[in-house]
Amino acid sequence: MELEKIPTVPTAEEVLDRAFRRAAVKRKEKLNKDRGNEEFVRSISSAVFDKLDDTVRKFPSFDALSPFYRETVNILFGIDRVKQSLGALAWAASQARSVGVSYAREMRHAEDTAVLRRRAVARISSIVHQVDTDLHFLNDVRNSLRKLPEVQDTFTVVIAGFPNVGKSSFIRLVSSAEPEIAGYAFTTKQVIVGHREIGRERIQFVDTPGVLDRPADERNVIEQQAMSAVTHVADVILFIIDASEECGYPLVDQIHLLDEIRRESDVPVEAVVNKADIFPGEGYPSMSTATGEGVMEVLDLLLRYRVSSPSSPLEDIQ
Ligand SMILES: Nc1nc2c(ncn2[C@@H]2O[C@H](COP(=O)(O)OP(=O)(O)OP(=O)(O)O)[C@@H](O)[C@H]2O)c(=O)[nH]1
Ligand SMILES: [Mg+2]
Repeated sequence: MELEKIPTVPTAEEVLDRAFRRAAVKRKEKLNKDRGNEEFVRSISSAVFDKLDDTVRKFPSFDALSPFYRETVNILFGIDRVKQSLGALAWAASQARSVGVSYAREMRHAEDTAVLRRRAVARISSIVHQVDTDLHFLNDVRNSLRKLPEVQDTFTVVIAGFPNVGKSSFIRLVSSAEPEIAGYAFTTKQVIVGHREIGRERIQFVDTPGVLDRPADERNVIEQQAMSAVTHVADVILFIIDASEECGYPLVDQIHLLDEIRRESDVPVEAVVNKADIFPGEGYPSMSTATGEGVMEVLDLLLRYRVSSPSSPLEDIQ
C-alpha cells in the first residue's frame, strides 16, 4: 500500500510560481529577445503540464484499491468526486500544454512576441486557477489517505460493538495497538490496527469506532468506517457486549446490532460480555478487560479460527 507516499498536492499559485521560476531561467538562456519569449511560453506550459500530470499519476488508482480502502475513500470523500477532480486536473494539464504549443508556434512569425507571451501566460494562469478548488480538495484527500492505518492481508480479528463497551481496552491488552481509552462514547474515531506475534504467525487486530443500532443510512461517517472494517477485513469478528449497560446503552439495542452484524458478515462472529467485574453476563463467554479475567480465553476462542493452527494458541500466548 503506497498511500503514505502520495506527495502533497500543490495549490494553483504553487503550480504557477514553480512554472514561472523555471521559465524565467530558460528565457535568460536565449540571447534573442523573441526566442526568449517563445521559450518562456513553452517552458511555462510544459512545467504546468508536468506538475498536474504528475499529481494525477501519483494518486492511487481507486479501482485497484482493496474494497476496505475504496469504501473508506467513498465514505469520507465520495469516489466519484475524487475521480472528477482528477479528471479536471488532467483536462487542465492538456489545455495548458496545447495553449503553450499554439502560442509558441504563432510567436515564430509574430512581430510583437511580448504581447503574445503575456496573452499565453494569462490563458495558462486562468486554466490553472480554474482547478484550484480541485487541487485543494485532492490535497485534503491525500492528507486523509496518508493517515489511514495499514491493513494487511493476514488473519484478522475485527473488534466491534456499541460505543464505550471496552473494545479499545481489549485490543490494548492483546496487541501492539495503543488506542485511547475513555469513559465516553466515540472515543475511537477511526479504525486502529494492532498486531500480535504467535509463534511465527502475525495476527492482526482491528479496533473500530462504536456503532449504534440504527438504519445504515442514518449512521455517521465514523460508524460507517467501522462497518466497512467489519464487512471487508475481518476473518473473525469479536462483538463486545456491555451487559452492565454502564456504557450508556441498553443491552437489547446491543443485541440488535449483534444480530445485524451476524446477518451482514460472511465470517464467524463471537459475542463476548465484557465488564464481568461489575456485571456478569449470561449466555455468552465473559471477560473483564479491567481485571484481565477471561481475556486470554477469549483470545484463544478467536485464534481457533486461524486456518493453520499448529498448536493451541493458549500455549503460545501464556
Ligand atoms: N468496570 C470495567 N470497566 C471497563 C472494562 N473495560 C473497559 N472499561 C471502561 O469502559 C470505558 C470505555 O472503554 P473503551 O475501551 O474506551 O471502550 P470502547 O468500546 O473502545 O469505546 P469507543 O471507542 O467510544 O467505542 C472506559 O472507561 C474503560 O475504563 C471492564 O472490564 N470493566
Ligand atoms: Mg475505542
